[in-house]
Amino acid sequence: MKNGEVAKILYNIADILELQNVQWKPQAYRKAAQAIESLSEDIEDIWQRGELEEIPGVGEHIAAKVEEFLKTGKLPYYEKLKKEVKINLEELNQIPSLGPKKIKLLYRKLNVKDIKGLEEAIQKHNVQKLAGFGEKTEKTLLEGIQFVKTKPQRFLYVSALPIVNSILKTFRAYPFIHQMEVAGSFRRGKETVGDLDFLAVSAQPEKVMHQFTTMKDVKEVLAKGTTKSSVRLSNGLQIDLRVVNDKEFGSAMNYFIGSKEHNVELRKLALSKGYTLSEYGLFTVKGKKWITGKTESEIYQKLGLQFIEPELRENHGEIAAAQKKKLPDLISSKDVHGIFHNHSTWSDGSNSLLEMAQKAEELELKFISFNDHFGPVGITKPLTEKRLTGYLHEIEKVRKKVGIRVFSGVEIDILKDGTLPLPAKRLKELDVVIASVHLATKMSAVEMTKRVCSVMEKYPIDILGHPTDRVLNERPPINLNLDVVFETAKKHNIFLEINGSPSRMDLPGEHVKNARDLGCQFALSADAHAIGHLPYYSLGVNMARRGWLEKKDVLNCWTLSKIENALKK
Ligand code: DGT
Ligand code: CA
Ligand code: CA
Ligand code: ZN
Repeated sequence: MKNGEVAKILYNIADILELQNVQWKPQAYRKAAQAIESLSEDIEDIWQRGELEEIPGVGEHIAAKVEEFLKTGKLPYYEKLKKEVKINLEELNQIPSLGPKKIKLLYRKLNVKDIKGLEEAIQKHNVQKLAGFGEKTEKTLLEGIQFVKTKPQRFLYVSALPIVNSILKTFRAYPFIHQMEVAGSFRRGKETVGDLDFLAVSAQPEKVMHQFTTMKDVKEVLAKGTTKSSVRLSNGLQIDLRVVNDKEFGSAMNYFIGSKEHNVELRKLALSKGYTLSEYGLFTVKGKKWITGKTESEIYQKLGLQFIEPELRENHGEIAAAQKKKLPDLISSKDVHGIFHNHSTWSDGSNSLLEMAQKAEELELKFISFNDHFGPVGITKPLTEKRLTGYLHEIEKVRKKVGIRVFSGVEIDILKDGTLPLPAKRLKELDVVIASVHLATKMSAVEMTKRVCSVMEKYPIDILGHPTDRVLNERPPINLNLDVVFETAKKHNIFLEINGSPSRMDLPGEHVKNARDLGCQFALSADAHAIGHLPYYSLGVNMARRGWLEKKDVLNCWTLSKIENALKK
């Protein structure tokens, strides 16, 4: 599964070409990278079928490069470019707030090639002398360097997903495997995973272990035993596999799905009822008699609990709720009728409004909401008051060409001073207004909370976009007093976004749970910048489930007329 690797190389090529002042090509590489990143299928399968050029944005030249990389594991063109620029882009790119333009300037003026060089330049206070940089930028960059050095390496759920699917498919097809499931944090729907954990039932464990340790992407076998092995894939992801008996499959699943905190509480409860619970089964304390262990449902039932869905197993009150039969009836992807927060070529998306709407229709959704960027966000072509008319006109035309409801709207910047760059009167002309923080993100919690809340108080907005503004493995959340933000959103009937864009995943599940406990409501979005991104809303469904949400809590699951009512300003 090389989708992530290929996309990353194409992104890096785009950055290098931009550094070299090459025109057009960077955009083309970026567009292809975006499309490949969001494929739901293994790019190697597409290549084997000879269909690389059918990926949107992948033309003959890029397809040839991708093919070369897949065939040989190398891309001389990229290596050559890297030598030409002499900059360690991959390293510098990890620093939040450092984009291609700044990297270029730092190299031209101060000969900064890597993080070490940047640190030295900052220590000599040379960076603050550059145009567009200042004392504050130096401080931010130093914090960024610190962030890169200490950040834990966790894999995005979305990059693990195709790997999980492909392993399950392959192994379930072997005649010597009776059952195969994924457990661990992945099964709990976490936004990132430390490693993957699989469980299999087989009468021939040695065969299973052989297949597992010789899978095509294995780079290193970390441990190999008769029932337990660990491997590391070439992309760095670790995978653990255990083979167990049919009789203990449920208890082993329960143990390896976790979380550890949930397990600890469940064992305490078992003890209070005269049982011991382990990965091998549920036994009586007295006499060690086997009670059950084949399925998880039987275990929960024996303990007097409702079945607890894996996403809830974080020891956030789920066991007490299950005892009282008060667990939520969690939403699932099929309950979602449409998607908010989608971009088109009117701002920084790569597909037209029509293409996006047609794709949503193809996905059997009932509505799509367009929310192109409005305001001074760091992109080349945001919507302006002047362009708004043409944009709305175009949306009107799209409405006539598709059979689904098309909501008009913007994603508008929450400015530094707690205002929006468009008056309330104009906002009222739009169906869906999403307000989000993008710029000036370094503020104290007091200032930032005031900024965000003042917009919610003063303007007719519908959704607070990616509330924490974190980017996974890249940028920490902004400082916010979330309880105050949630209370304000509730008071003004503003929906909190659950943004399913793989590296955002914002609000995360634990915050969704807190907001829900305060009585807030939510809107699922894909933050799609291309048709391939539309299915990302289902990643948001994971977070909604981790946040205990039911259909009534999520705007996307209501009927169209109820949604329209809720959006009235
Ligand atoms: P990750 O891999 O960091 O994203 O998180 P998990 O939850 O997948 O953790 P992992 O892979 O270390 O272990 C898988 C599951 O095994 C974990 O969720 C619960 C169980 N487990 C692991 N270590 C312990 C332990 O020391 N005690 C208990 N009760 N359970 C454990
Ligand atoms: Ca794990
Ligand atoms: Ca593990
Ligand atoms: Zn945004």
